[in-house]
Amino acid sequence: MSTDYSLPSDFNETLVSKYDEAIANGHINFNGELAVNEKIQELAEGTNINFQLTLLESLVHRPEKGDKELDPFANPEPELTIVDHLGKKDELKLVYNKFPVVPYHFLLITKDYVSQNTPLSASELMSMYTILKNVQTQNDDEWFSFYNCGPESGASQPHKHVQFMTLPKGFIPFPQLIAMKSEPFLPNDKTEPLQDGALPFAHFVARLPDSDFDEDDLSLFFASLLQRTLTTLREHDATHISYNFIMTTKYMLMVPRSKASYKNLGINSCGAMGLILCKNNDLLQMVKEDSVLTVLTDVCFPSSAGQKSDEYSY
Ligand code: B4P
Repeated sequence: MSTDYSLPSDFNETLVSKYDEAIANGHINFNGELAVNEKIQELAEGTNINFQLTLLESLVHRPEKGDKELDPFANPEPELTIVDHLGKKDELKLVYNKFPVVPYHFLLITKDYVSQNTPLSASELMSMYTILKNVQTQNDDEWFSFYNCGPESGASQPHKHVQFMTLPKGFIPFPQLIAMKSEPFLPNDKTEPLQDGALPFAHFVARLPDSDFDEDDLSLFFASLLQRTLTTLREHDATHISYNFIMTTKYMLMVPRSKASYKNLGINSCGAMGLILCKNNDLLQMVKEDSVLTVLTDVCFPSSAGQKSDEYSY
C-alpha cells in the first residue's frame, strides 16, 4: 500500500488493460463512437483562437445530476477502480469515468465525501502532477486534468473529483499557446499570471517550471491563480465561488465562472479551454451562429488583462 504520490510501476499498462476489460464486460459505457468533431478557429482582436466543436447526439446511460445521497463515488465499482491508495494520507483513489466520450478518461476522487466546492489541496495537486507525468510518457497522447469547482462551473457531481483526459490529436488549446510564449511563473506580489488581451473573458495562466518542484510550489501556483479568480468574482459581486481549473505538466489555467450554461448549453472545464460538447444539432448550430467566444464571454467574466493587483486584491 502506498501512502504517498508514487503510482504502481505497471500503472500505464493497467490503465489501458483494465479499461479494455471494463468496456468488454459492459462496466464502462463508452459514448464517443458517434461523436462528430470539428476543429475551428475564431478571430479575436486579430488572433486566431482554436476550438473544437463535438456533436454527440447519442449521449445515453447518463445519471441524473448527482447528490450526496446518490453519490457514485461513495463506493466505486471494483471493475472501475484503477488505484486504491494515493495521496499524502492515502485519502485518494483513481477510478474510470463510467460514461466517457474520450477513451481512458479517468477520475481522481476523495475516498471520504469532500465537497466539490473546496479548493484543491497540496496532496491533490501533487497527485495530479504525478499522474500527468506518468501518463504523459504513454505514446503521443497529450493529457490534461481538470476540476470543475463550484455551483456555476458545470459540475454535476458534488463529491470531490478531478478528471483526466487526452486532448484531440493536433489540438493546441489557447492556454498552451499563452504558456509557450512565456517564462515560468514566479508566484510573488509583482508577477501577474498571464492573460491574452485578445480574449474577451478572464483567464489566468501560469507556466510551470521545467525543473522539479514539490507540493508547496504547486500550492503556491494554484493559490496565485485562485487569488485572481476571487478578486474577479468579488469585483463582479458574484454570490458563489465557481471556476474551472486545468493542469498539464506544462501549465495551469483558471477561469472564473459567472454561470454554468449558455442558453441550454452546459460548459465545464473542457469548454472553458475550447472543447465544446453539444448534445444535439440545434445546440451545435446555435454555437456556430453565436460563436464560441460569445458563449465563453457569457458564462465567464470580462478579461482583466493589464490590470495589476493592488491592496484591495486578494
Ligand atoms: P462533473 O465534474 O460533475 O461534470 P462533467 O465533467 O461536466 O460531466 P457531467 O456528468 O456533468 O456530464 P456532461 O454532460 O457535462 O463530472 C462528473 C464525472 O463523473 C463525469 O465524467 C461523469 O461521467 C462521471 N460519472 C458519473 N457517474 C459515474 C459513476 N457511477 N462512476 C464513474 N464515473 C461517473 O458530459 C458528459 C461526459 O462527457 C462526461 O464524462 C464529461 O466529463 C465528458 N465531457 C464533457 N465535455 C467534454 C468534451 N468537450 N470532450 C470530451 N468529453 C467531454
